[in-house]
Amino acid sequence: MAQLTLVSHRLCPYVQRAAISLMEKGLPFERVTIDLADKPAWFKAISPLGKVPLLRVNGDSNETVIFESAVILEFLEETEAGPLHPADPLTRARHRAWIEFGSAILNAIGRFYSAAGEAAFRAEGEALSAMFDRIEMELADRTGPGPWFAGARFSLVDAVYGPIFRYFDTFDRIGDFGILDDKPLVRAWRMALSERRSVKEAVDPDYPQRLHTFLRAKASHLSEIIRQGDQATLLPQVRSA
Ligand SMILES: N[C@@H](CCC(=O)N[C@@H](CS)C(=O)NCC(=O)O)C(=O)O
Repeated sequence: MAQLTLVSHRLCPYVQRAAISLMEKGLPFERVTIDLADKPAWFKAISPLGKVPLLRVNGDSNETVIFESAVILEFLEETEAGPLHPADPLTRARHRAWIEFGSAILNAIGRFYSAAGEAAFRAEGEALSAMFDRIEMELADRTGPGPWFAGARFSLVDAVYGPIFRYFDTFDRIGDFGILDDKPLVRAWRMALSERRSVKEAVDPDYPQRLHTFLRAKASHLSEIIRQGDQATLLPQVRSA
């Protein structure tokens, strides 16, 4: 059996989807975490796009490196037991499309937390909210109650959206941005994903603190809100000191 190594970064949602798939399939794998701000030479040598995740697949005599998370997911589907894609080709195509939509949401989340100025921040929040409206419609079309994207079976779409919803746990601690408001099916899906073992274990326990620190360090409207919030909680302590 090939040895699998997932080259990772602690905050990367694309790494998390690969880790979730590996865990759902019960596959042993090693995780090697790198600092994207200081990429090691060995990583640059094997990562054509300079991005994580990479899956290093060690056979008996050779190693193959797979890059791009969607390709890693498909490779694991083709080579390992415990399918997370549906068997029907049309349904599978639909799942792949919603995985692509998940990547578009990740880009929108990046624009949201990087937006400079209140107007841009609000616009990005509204754009994100509209994307989740589309998902709410899709979940409403589901036959059966859930809790997963496709109903009773956990699928790769779930593996992709678990890391997406995790951002909102941190956003919710910073402020009420209303992005997921009035979307009861999205809310229930988010809750179910947050309790799934593979989703929880795809990150280290200190992930929320790391994400908070990352967001705070950006020169963005959100980082301003974080800093103001920190001031507000610090002030009473300063006063009582
Ligand atoms: N399309 C890629 C996206 C992966 C990606 O954007 N990874 C980010 C971290 S989350 C990265 O490695 N960025 C390179 C950098 O920050 O230099 C995939 O699905 O694997």
